[in-house]
Amino acid sequence: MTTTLEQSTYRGIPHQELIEDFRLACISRALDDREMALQKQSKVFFQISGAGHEALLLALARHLRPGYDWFFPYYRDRALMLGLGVTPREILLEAVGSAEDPASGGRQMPCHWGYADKNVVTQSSPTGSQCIPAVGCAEASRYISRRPHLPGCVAHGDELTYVSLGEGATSEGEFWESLNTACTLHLPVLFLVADNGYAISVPSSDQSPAPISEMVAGFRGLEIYKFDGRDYFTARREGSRAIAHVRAGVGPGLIHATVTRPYSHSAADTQSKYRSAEELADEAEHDPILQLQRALVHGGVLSDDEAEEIRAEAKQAVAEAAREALAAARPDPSTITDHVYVLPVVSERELGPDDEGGDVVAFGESIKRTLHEQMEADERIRVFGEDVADAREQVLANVEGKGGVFGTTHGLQRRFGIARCFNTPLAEANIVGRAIGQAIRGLRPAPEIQFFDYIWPAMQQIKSEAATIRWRSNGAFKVPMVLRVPIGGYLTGGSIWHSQCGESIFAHVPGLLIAFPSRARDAAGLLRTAFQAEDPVLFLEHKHLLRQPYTRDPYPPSDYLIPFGRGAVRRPGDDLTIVTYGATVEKSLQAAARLSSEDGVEVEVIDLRSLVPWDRELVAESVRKTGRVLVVHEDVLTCGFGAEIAAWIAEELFCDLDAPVRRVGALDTHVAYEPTLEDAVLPQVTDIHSAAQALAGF
Ligand SMILES: Cc1ncc(C[n+]2csc(CCOP(=O)(O)OP(=O)(O)O)c2C)c(N)n1
Ligand SMILES: [Mg+2]
Repeated sequence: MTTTLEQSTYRGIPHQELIEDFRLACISRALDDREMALQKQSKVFFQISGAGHEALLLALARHLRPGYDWFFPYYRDRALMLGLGVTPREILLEAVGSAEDPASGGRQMPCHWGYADKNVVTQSSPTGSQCIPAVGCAEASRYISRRPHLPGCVAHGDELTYVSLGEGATSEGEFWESLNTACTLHLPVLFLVADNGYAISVPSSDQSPAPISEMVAGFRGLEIYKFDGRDYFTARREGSRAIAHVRAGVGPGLIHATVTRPYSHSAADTQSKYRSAEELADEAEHDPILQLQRALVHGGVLSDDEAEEIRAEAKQAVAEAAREALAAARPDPSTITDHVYVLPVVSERELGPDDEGGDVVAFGESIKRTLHEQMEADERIRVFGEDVADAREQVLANVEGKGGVFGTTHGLQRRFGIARCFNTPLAEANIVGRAIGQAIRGLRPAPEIQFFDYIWPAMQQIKSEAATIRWRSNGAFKVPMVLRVPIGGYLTGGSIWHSQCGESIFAHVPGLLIAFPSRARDAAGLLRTAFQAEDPVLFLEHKHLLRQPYTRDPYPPSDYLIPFGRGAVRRPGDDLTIVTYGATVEKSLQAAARLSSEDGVEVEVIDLRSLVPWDRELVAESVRKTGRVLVVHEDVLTCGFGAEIAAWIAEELFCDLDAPVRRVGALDTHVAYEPTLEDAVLPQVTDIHSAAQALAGF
C-alpha cells in the first residue's frame, strides 16, 4: 500500500502541515530579507524582523482560528500573520506604505498588524499597551455570547483572545494590570511571551529578577506553559495544550517560550555592538527554521534538496509580492485627516414650553437620569470604574448602595445588574483599556475615572490607543466609548489632588471628542449625543456643579440631543463677549450682571458646552457684533484651552476686534487646600469683572 502525502505523518503531524509551515517560515524570513534590501534602496522606510520567532508562531497558528478568535499581536508576529492567512503581498503593502495596505493604508510602520476580517486588531507601538484592551475584548466575548441579539456584536462563546509581547514588555505595568483582571474574571485570554533574551540591547537579566514564567506564578488561575519555542514540535504540542485550556473557558493561560533574535532589534539597531560573536553563532546554530529543516529531513518528510527548493521558492514568491506591492497605489495626502473621528449626526431641536414638564433637576441628577435612560435603551452600554457599583449582590437588598463617590451611578447596578454596572480594580489604565477592548467588539462602554486628577495612569490608553485606533487602522476599527470624568475645583478644601482641570491636554490629542457641560439640560443633551458617537468621548462633569441650584433645569425629553460643537448664548449683550465653559459660566454670568448694573456694559456670555469641536461660528458671530472678547476658564492660563480660542480669534477675526483678546484663567500654580489660597488660585467673579471692565474701556 502506498502512503500519500495527505496520510503520512511525522511525530503525529501530517507531512502536508509540516511542509506548509516550513514554507511559511521561509517566506517570513524572506520577507525580512527583502524588506531590508528594499530599505537600502529607500523603497521601504523601516524594518523590524520576525526572525527567530517563526516556528513558535506557526505552530500556535495551527490551533488558532482567524476571524473567530481575537488577536492583539506584537510586531514580531510576522509568521503568525502568515499562519492566519495574511499574504506576503499584504504584509509588503504596509512596508512600502501603499494606500492598499489593509492594516493602515500607509499610516503605520511595517509589522503594525491589523486585519479586521481576521479579527487581528490594529496594533500600536507602545510596548505592553495591547494587553489591557485584549482583556476587555475577552470580557466582551463573554458579555456578547450571553446576549446574541446585540446589534453589531458577534461572539461564539469559545473564542479566545490572543495577546503577545516580548519578555522586555512584561516590565510594563499594564501587562500586570491585564493579568490581574484576566485572572480575577477567569477570562479566555492567551498571553504569549516570546522571550528572545533582549529588549533592543537590554538583556532580560536587566529587566526582572526571574524569568517571566516564575514571576507570574502567584497569579491564581493562570495556567503557565514554559517551553522551547525554537522547536516547532514542542510548540505544537504545548501550544495545543495551552490553547485548549483557554478555549475551554476556565481561565487564562500564559506561554513563556524561548526564541532567538538572529537579526538586530530593528533597522535602527546593530546588535554586534552589544552581543558577542560567540553568542550570535550559538544562536544561529539553534535557528528555528534550521532546526525544523533538520527535523524534516531527519524524519524523511523532505530531502535536503527539497528543503532548499522550498527556501528558493519562498524567496521567489516574496520577490514577486514585493514587485506587486511597489506597483500598488500610493496614498493620497489629501486623505490624511480622514478617520480622525466622525462627528455623531443628531437631529437638533429647540426646547419649547411643552418640554418644560420634566422634573426640575440639578446637573448631577441629570447625568444620573441620563445614564439610567441610556442603559435602558441600549444593552451594549456598560458602566464601570472605581466605586461605581452599588454594593455586593449578597447585601444589596439591605443597603442603600454606593453608586460612585458622587452618587452619579447610584442605582445602575440594582436596576441593570452587575454585568452592566460593576467595580474595577483601582487602576485607571485597566478601566480605560478594558473599555477599548469592549468598544472594538461593538459594545458601548461608559467607563468612569473617579477624579480627573487621577486620569494620568490611563493616559497611554486614552492617547496612544483610544484616540488613534480609527486613524491608524484607516477606519477599519473604532472605539465608541463615553469616558466620564468628574473634573475641577471650587470645592473648598479640594486641594491639589481633587481640583484639577487640564482639558486642554486632551483637546491637544487628535481623535478625542470633548464635552464640558455646565447645566442640567446640556448635560442630558450632550450625554445622549455622546452615546451616539462612534469615537471616544471625554465627558467632563464639573464636581462643583453637581448640586448647584443654578444648574437646575426641567429634565429634557429623551429626544432632546445637543450636537457637539454647538455652544449656547447664556446672556445676550452688545458690548463685549465672554467665551467660557464649565464652572466659570456661572461666574461669568455674575460678572456680566455686575458689569450691566454697575458699569453699563452689556456682556454676551457664550457657554461652549463642548471643546472638541468648539463652536467657532457662534464665537465669530458674537465677536463681530461686540468687537471685544474675553476668554475665561478655570484651568491654568498657560497653554489652557483659552490660548487656542484666543489664537483662532486673532487669526480669523482680527479686523472685527476693537481691543486685544484677553484671557482669565487660574494662576500658573496648583490649587491649594486652605480656602483663601484656593480662591487666590482659581478665577473669581471679581477677576472676570475687572478684566472685562478693562477690556470694555480699552
Ligand atoms: C512604551 C514603549 N517604550 C519603549 C519603546 C521602544 N521599544 C520598542 S521595542 C522595545 C523592546 C521590546 O523588547 P521585547 O518586549 O523583549 O520584544 P522584542 O523586540 O525582543 O521582541 C523598545 C524598548 C516602545 N515601543 N514603547
Ligand atoms: Mg525580547
